[in-house]
Amino acid sequence: MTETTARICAVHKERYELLLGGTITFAKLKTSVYLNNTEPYPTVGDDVTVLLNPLGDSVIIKTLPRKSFFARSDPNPGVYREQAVAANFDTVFILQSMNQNFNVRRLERTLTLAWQSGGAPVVVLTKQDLVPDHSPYVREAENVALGVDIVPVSAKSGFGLERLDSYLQSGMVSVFLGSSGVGKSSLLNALAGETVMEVSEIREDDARGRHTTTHRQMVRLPSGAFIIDTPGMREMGISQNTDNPEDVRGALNEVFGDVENLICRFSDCKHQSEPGCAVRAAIESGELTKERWDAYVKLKREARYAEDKAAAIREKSARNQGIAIWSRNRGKVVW
Ligand SMILES: Nc1nc2c(ncn2[C@@H]2O[C@H](COP(=O)(O)OP(=O)(O)OP(=O)(O)O)[C@@H](O)[C@H]2O)c(=O)[nH]1
Ligand SMILES: [Mg+2]
Repeated sequence: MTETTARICAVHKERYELLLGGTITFAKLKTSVYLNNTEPYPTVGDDVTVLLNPLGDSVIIKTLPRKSFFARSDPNPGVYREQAVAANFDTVFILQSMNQNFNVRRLERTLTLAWQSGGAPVVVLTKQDLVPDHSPYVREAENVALGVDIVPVSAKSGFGLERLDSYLQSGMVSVFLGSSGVGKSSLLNALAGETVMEVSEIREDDARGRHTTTHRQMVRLPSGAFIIDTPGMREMGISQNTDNPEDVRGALNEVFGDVENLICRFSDCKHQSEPGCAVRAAIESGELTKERWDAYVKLKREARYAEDKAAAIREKSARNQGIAIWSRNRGKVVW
């Protein structure tokens, strides 16, 4: 079988759809490589080494190094399951629609995850045609997304789409993140100029989506850019998938620089009744809202948990690798 490199453009349970020289090929993982934890499981956007099988499914034998990676963890307490979402993207489009879906706390959380992934975030405020004035939404988003481009758009009327062009140049890869029903697939269809993804109505009463997109799919636009559409996510927790704890610390610093720059008199200040507490002073003066502080504390706690968990997983994987090498060598006679 010939060995080559291909890019994963969709994942369907155990079968992978690969883009190879403009055509689609199907492949499965080589289980002996992937089951012993030596290779990261590939996801959409990953470049992989594949053994081509002209008669059936080809075989993925290696996941090539990633420049960015986004995983989500189940945020329920006690559950720690990682879900690989996308890899190798340049831009993370964070979509929120300008209705009941708009939520700055969720925006802070998704921004932190986006910075942690290695991609550059852009906030896209959708369904502009449904609001008389989008500027209050843009201002609220600006308060928590300092220095990040915030783009109001309408997939329906085409408003604002040209402001996304600079992120959608040939060869660039973007991923769409956002709750079900915000209009991810509709925006992708509008950018593609044809229906490439199915869309469906949101619920009338609470504007929630119906989880129409059920798998991740990478689509090539006429410009030659790639977009990864994802299923709407209910909750996003800080993932343990960080080889480098600096990633998550850096991400928190990007999103909460204003909070982290507050210096209390005591370095171990608990921000309760200590004199010279800069956090309490900022909340009292209105410079920092209590909600933003609480969101920061919550994410920081999750980040710490994620780091501990990541360290435990790395240790376990090193142990497993040691056992695998030991059992491989066991039968050999070493002189
Ligand atoms: N008025 C208006 N409706 C929109 C716009 N974009 C999307 N919608 C509607 O919002 C609903 C949900 O759109 P989808 O594109 O399926 O949303 P999604 O984010 O892909 O949802 P999931 O696949 O479930 O995650 C559909 O009824 C769309 O027609 C827009 O710009 N304006
Ligand atoms: Mg969709």
